[in-house]
Amino acid sequence: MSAPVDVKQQKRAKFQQVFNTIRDELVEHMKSENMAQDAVDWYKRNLDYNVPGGKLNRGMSVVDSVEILRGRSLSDDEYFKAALLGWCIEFLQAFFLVSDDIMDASITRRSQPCYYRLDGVGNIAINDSFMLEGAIYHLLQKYFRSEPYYVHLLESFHETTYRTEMGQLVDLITAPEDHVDLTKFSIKKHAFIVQYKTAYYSFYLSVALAMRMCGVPESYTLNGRTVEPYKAALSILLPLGEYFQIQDDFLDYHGTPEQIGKIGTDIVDNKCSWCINIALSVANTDQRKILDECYGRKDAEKEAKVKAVYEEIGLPARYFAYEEEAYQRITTLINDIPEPEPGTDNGYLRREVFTSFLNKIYKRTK
Ligand code: GPP
Ligand code: MG
Ligand code: MG
Ligand code: MG
Repeated sequence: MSAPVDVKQQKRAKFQQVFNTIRDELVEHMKSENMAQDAVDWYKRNLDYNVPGGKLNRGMSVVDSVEILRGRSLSDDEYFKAALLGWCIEFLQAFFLVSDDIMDASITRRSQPCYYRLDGVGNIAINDSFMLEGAIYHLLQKYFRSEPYYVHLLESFHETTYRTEMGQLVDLITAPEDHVDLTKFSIKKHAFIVQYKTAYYSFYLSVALAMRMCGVPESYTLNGRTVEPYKAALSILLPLGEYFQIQDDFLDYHGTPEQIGKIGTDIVDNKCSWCINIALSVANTDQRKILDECYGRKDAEKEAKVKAVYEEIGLPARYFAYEEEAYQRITTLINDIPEPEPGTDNGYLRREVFTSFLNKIYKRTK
């Protein structure tokens, strides 16, 4: 069962508070580097506009996972460190979104104009996105340099970033602006794209960081079984991330801007989305002709015709059936992990790390 609303709000407010501390420290650091006041103000606006306004699921999951792995509430220092790692993921996400919105020519994000569309920002947003990424390594060095797991944190962020960029590359070249060829799409290609562009950074990273902080070993034996916990986490969190991105693809078509805080661009942008792949797999000849003529065109009427085909083939019902199947399949994977005794703090993986993540996204509408 999920926590009552006021408990959730308190947790969020406590987590938000850590952002204010980090933001002020980063701004002070800029001043200490002799940055001119207008540049310091610019950087502060970059941070405030792009980092804190999302759902914060990724960041807060680090704190939740550390609490679950420890099996107790955290000391102030433990909380701050876990929250700091969580905010580092939110900085990574901000770096990706600022640049993704330029690449996807998106209009709105988190119910406000995309950052690059602000007066006087434009291409400067590219450098601003790099500075959001740079802040991660500045913070890690400042707070974790003397920890034995410091190098694991660095490797986790570097590898995850690289994989996300691989996924973004395939996402972009599968969706050329000037040439629509729906035969290039497939469910297999979609699975690769979403695993790489979303699942690693949105799911695996939060749990892997929490596990490193809690000293979870590379392997251990429990109930007569050898567990390789990082591999086990990956084998659950990649399917979970795929499910999450399929939700994102479905909401891009079916959600309202008020609901999802952004205007869907996948049809117009020629994206290899879950929706078009399902449509291609069941369309009759007439429907296929409409998809070939109307998908990926910068034309609102053609976009509406694609949506009409999606309705005709019953895409929403197919999505809800997929969602149930994914939930059951992932739950089965989670239940395969050997569970340690309750109340022990032995650095072993616990099922709740994954169920709490799954329950945060199950049936989401934004
Ligand atoms: C989301 O895809 C993917 C990312 C945010 C990763 C971007 C990676 C980079 C290396 C920049 P999306 O375009 O479907 O997201 P949204 O629908 O939120 O724009
Ligand atoms: Mg994109
Ligand atoms: Mg995008
Ligand atoms: Mg999307």
